[in-house]
Amino acid sequence: MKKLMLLLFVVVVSSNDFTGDQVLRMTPATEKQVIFLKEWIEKTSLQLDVWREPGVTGNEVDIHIKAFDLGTVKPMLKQNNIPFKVMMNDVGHAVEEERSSNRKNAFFSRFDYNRYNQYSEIKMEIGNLVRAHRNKASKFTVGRSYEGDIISGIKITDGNSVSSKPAIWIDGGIHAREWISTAVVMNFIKLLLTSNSREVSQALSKYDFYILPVFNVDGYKYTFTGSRARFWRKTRSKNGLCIGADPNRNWDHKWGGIGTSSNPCKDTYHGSYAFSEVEVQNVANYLRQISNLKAYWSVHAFSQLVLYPWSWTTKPTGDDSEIKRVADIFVNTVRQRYGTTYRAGQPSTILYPATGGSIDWVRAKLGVKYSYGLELRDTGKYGFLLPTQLIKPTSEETCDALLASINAMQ
Ligand code: 0X9
Ligand code: ZN
Repeated sequence: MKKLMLLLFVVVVSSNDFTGDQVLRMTPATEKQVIFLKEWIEKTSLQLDVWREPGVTGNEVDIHIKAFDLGTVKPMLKQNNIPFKVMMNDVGHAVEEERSSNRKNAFFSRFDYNRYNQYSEIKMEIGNLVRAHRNKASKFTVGRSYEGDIISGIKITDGNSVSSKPAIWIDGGIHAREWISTAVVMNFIKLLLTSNSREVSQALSKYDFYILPVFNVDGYKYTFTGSRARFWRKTRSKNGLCIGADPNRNWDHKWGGIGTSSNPCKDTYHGSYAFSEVEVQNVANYLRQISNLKAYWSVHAFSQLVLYPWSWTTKPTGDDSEIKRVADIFVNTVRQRYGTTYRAGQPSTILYPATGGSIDWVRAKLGVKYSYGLELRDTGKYGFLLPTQLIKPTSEETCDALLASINAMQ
């Protein structure tokens, strides 16, 4: 009896909404199979949680599927000759693993750069950094989120110039569940403020930095409200029966076209109109008033990619060779520390086309040549559940590569 109780206890405490769910990796081999998967995702009544959307033929498509649905989905894929394998065997278990690795160290009262931190902790740390580095750092606010929280970032300069320099913008956490993006951006802030390296000094001698670690504040907060919410991607605005729009489909450039959904219940919902999401509107307005914006970097996860415009078409921009040159510097530098391999290209040619994204808007409407999207680690073993032990190496290699790219701009 005692044993049974213990077993019951273990099962109850270690199970969650995702127990038995799996991430299936499909590799559509033909254009027809890509279209089939796209239509299935758009039309099915199953609750699919798409981790990597279908796009370019031969690219992996990762989908988190409810335990209950596996028995229908797997035979359906076999019937349609779509090759697939199990990428994550028990999503519930992986969520628990991440959660336990993210526990706060009771003896560590300071902000922990090797954890996934809550937004309240991040806001506090921004305040602390600004107080500790008064000469170099100041807080800026782009406005409020849908739920009314302050969207705050940090401006970093070299601390001894009176006039402003060309500006570099970096944001993380535009997609709520991509926690590693926020963690890496926080580490980049810390590095800019504390390192005496040649790379940091050089970057600060040329540029002012505007850094926003959590773009989608409401969504990010929501992903910390229990395991059920861990894979939330969108904003938290109300849209009929469903919640949220994709903040990377909501910008006013080619809004509402390919790679977006008009269904408010889908993860790539473009919103009811361009800039319907107050967070996106606020960031766009803030970007518009930065004088001399030289570069824009939007940090996402996962897939290990450096992306540049155009996202919506395979047509290149006019500055293709220069943009590529800097992207290649990112790829070569990010490999140096731990051998991490990235690929560079337009989303439309190496990932999937999509309209209404931030990098395209910044390129098209603000004329910023150096406009990049990053997809950080990994390539799908952990996906959005990258263990906290990997925050440090991921931050180190990304900071190396970001600095090298920034310092290489003409
Ligand atoms: O789909 C996205 O927004 C990005 N990938 S993610 O898995 N992090 O959601 C890719 C962004 C590339 N840019 C555009 N396609 N606009
Ligand atoms: Zn993303």
